[in-house]
Amino acid sequence: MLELKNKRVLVVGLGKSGLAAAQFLKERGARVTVSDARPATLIAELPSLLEQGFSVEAGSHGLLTFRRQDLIVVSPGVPSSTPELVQVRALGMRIIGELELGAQYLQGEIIAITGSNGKTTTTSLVGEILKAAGRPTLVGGNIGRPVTAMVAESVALSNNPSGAEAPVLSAPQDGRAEARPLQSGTVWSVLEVSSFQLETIETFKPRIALVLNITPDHLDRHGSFEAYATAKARITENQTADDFLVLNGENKAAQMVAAKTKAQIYWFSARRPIKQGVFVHGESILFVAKEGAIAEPVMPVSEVPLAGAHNVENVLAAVCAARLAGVSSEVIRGAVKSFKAVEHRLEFVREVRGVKYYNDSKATNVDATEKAIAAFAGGVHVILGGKDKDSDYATLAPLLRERVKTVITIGSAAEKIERQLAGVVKIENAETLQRAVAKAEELAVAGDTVLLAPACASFDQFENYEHRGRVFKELVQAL
Ligand code: UMA
Repeated sequence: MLELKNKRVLVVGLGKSGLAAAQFLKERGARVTVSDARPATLIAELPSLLEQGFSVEAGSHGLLTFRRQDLIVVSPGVPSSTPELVQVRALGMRIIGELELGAQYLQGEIIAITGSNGKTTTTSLVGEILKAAGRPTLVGGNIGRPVTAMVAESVALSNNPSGAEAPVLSAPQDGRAEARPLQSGTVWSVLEVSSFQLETIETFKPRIALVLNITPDHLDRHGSFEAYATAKARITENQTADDFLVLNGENKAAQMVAAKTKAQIYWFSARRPIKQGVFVHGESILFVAKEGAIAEPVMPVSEVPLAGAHNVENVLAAVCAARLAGVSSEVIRGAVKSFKAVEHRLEFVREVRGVKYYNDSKATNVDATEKAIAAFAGGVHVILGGKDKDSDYATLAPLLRERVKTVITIGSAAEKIERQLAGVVKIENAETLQRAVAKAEELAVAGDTVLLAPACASFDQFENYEHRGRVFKELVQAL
């Protein structure tokens, strides 16, 4: 664990992660400076930060500020190529991410989940299964709760595993007022982790790591697919033979991760039998605990309550993690059956005059959009666009021809999308989401589907993908 008392620590970036890390460091006696490239006037928390005694640098990052520190903690959204970071790294200064900082203090065991797509659904599902099994469980990371903000609760839970006083867990699903009784035992932190976060780990060591899939995303930040995949593979870098690595048997890049690990590998596949791991056979999901062992039935595939083949894969991965954490198949089956789609992930919004509207604002890359479209048999009007991430939209062409009636573009990527998909399907440039929804309503006929699955980041027109999804839902509700 890092010694923080009286250390000079700089926190770079003042979003959710930076604000949580700054508080965390201060509580442990560090002398904290925070630096954010945004102008001071745009940082709402500024007065409160100054009042609490933080030194604040706003508007740009200053090399001198960076050089004066004992430790630098970066937010996930701050690229490691930031010039000030490059310079102090060359001087041998220690730079870690918020994930690394928080994880050093988490109690109990970590289940870490990465992948280009499906992270949030799988993370939520694993969390729900562990809670259903009565395990003291925390869910966080890239899903929206910084790891440093989880530490206090993880300590409280581990000091009081009976849960009597602990500020915990899932609300009872049947509407009863009292908390679900907890078994004593290990605290489990289920963490969604991104390539951005993994880029700045040192000792991060999950007991169970999951790589759901690696397909092109964030190429603008990582520079190449290889660099992106290498960052993701770091999830297993500190694992040992006592740990578990769960990998997608149908994803090429996952094989590269297998070659790098010391952990015990478990595969999952919806297409073929697996020697050790989870797979679909006929109508059943089966788990093989050890190569050579008899496959045990977990649940019928028909009970998976989420749309899309990709969600079956997410369930297989979650089942594997939960079995490795010692949860019985019976409990897993119950928790999966009652799981609800996470907001903004192929979320059904409403049917208007026979047209179904789906919000998949979380489809922020081409692969996710492909999976979203593939969940429907045809008659789709898909809204694409936003902030481009050096993506190749042409790969969507075969699926668009097969299932999509209209592509409606929005945002700054619209022109590139139109260029790459010219002649493939009808394309309408709506510029804004508001006009896109109006256009979709005008074009769609009963039986069609209108799908927001933009294949792009949201930051050109929205605060984040959640904001984009909420605006979409409001527009659809207003139709
Ligand atoms: N900033 C700088 N200098 C820079 C870049 C950014 O000062 O060079 C500042 C910005 O002005 C802003 C702050 O950094 O004030 C934003 O920091 P951030 O981008 O790290 O955002 P957070 O609010 O801390 O959110 C981060 C994750 N964001 C990113 O990875 C971009 C959130 O994931 C995560 O939920 C949160 O930490 C808690 O862990 C979001 C995301 O889009 C959902 N993730 C990507 C994805 O899922 O594809 C990886």
